[in-house]
Amino acid sequence: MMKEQVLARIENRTATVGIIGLGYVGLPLAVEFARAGFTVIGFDVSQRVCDLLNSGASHIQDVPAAEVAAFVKSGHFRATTDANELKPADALSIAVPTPLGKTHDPDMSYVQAAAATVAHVAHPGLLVVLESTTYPGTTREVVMPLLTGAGYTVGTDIFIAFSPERVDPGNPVYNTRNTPKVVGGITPACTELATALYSSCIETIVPVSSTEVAELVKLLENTFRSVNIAMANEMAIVCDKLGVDVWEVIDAAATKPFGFMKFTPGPGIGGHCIPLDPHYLAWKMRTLNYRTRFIELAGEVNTAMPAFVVEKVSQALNSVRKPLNGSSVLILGVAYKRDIDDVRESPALDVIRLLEAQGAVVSFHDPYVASIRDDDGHGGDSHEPPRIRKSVELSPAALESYDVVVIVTDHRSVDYQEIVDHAAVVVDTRNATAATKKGKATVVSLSSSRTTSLA
Ligand code: SAJ
Repeated sequence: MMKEQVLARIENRTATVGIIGLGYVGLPLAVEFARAGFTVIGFDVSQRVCDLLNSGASHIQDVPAAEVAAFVKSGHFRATTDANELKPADALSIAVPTPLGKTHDPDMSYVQAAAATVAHVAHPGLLVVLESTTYPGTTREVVMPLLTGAGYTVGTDIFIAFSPERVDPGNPVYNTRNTPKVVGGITPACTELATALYSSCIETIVPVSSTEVAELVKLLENTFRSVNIAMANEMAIVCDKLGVDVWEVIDAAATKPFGFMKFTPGPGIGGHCIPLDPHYLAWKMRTLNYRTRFIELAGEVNTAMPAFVVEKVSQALNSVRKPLNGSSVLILGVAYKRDIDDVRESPALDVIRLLEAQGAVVSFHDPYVASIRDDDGHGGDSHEPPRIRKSVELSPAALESYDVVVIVTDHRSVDYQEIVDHAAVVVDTRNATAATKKGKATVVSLSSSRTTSLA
């Protein structure tokens, strides 16, 4: 009976939807539910974020301020730091961070706090959906006990599901609405209600049989990427030892119309997904005395790439009789991937640290990143105030003043012809100079010990 009532309120849009966590996952979701006609209450612990949203502005690149303003004005959306305002919600989606500690142990404190908030505002008929990427079993072991402990029966008067977030910030094609959404409930009734809720604003829903299946889907997706990127990185090392251009090998392999998917090597992997997500699964399996060797090996290969890049820089300087120690190095691109401004877990930060540890004098230029702090992306543990570095201007004179330029992130907006025309030595970890004509620079690729000294 309770299920039917909730279903009806979802169908006729009289349901109130709460979103806990208004970041790059929660805010787009809140806007989609508001667009579907629901009254949406967004909860965040940041008063600054709530004030900003209620003023009709947006702190998330993919959510236009005009959309936030329209839904605030129409009364379909409001943000609050007061959890009590979530009490009228018929459905609550949790989209809070699940960071990893330094030893790759999941930090569940945000999920636990959110689940406690849900328990505080729970009422018969409430639907709760966890979206935060986490280890399999979290929904059942962390969220469910807090609610059933309060006397609710899952599938009868409380409904719980997991639905992985697939938000790719800055993706011009895929957004919250048109990316298929996997949904798995503790019981079939939970899956049914969560499917009805998300069907109101997302084009394709993929119901699965349990929360564990849904939790594992996300981890498989991102472990798949980490392992395949590591394979591409190992191929770069293989090609380097054989004096072969790895990019040529991969481009030719990618002509296979079936049974192959192109991944490219690079200076390592960054971002808040790929370097972290697979370790949730590795951690869970360690508690079951099983070593997920692909995850751990991929992690080792990927995290060794910054040191490999530094070795290539040292070789490149050596080829022009310069020691790394004391040489001036320009890092070109510090964001974790091209055409974005996010430096979280960026391998560029590791490359800079490793170069400076060998005495190099390092500057950076990134058209999307104005400055970086030494503890950026890693939550530095130094007790020194973190050093702030600003992006330097690019000019022919500036390029000529460095002993080596290292292309770490291949932003499309950079003129690589200018780089090879004016730099003395270039280490290209992304094949960004592939389309350039011969210039002054000695260009060293990530993967061939041959340097193309260009006449
Ligand atoms: N990278 C490589 N070689 C590759 C692909 C990526 O070195 O062939 C590096 C990137 O430079 C970056 C890191 O790996 O440093 C991660 O790159 P990514 O393309 O996986 O981008 P992310 O971290 O933004 O991943 C997100 C994920 N989205 C979600 O988790 C919802 C991922 O599942 C998406 O597949 C990815 O975006 C995407 O395709 O854009």
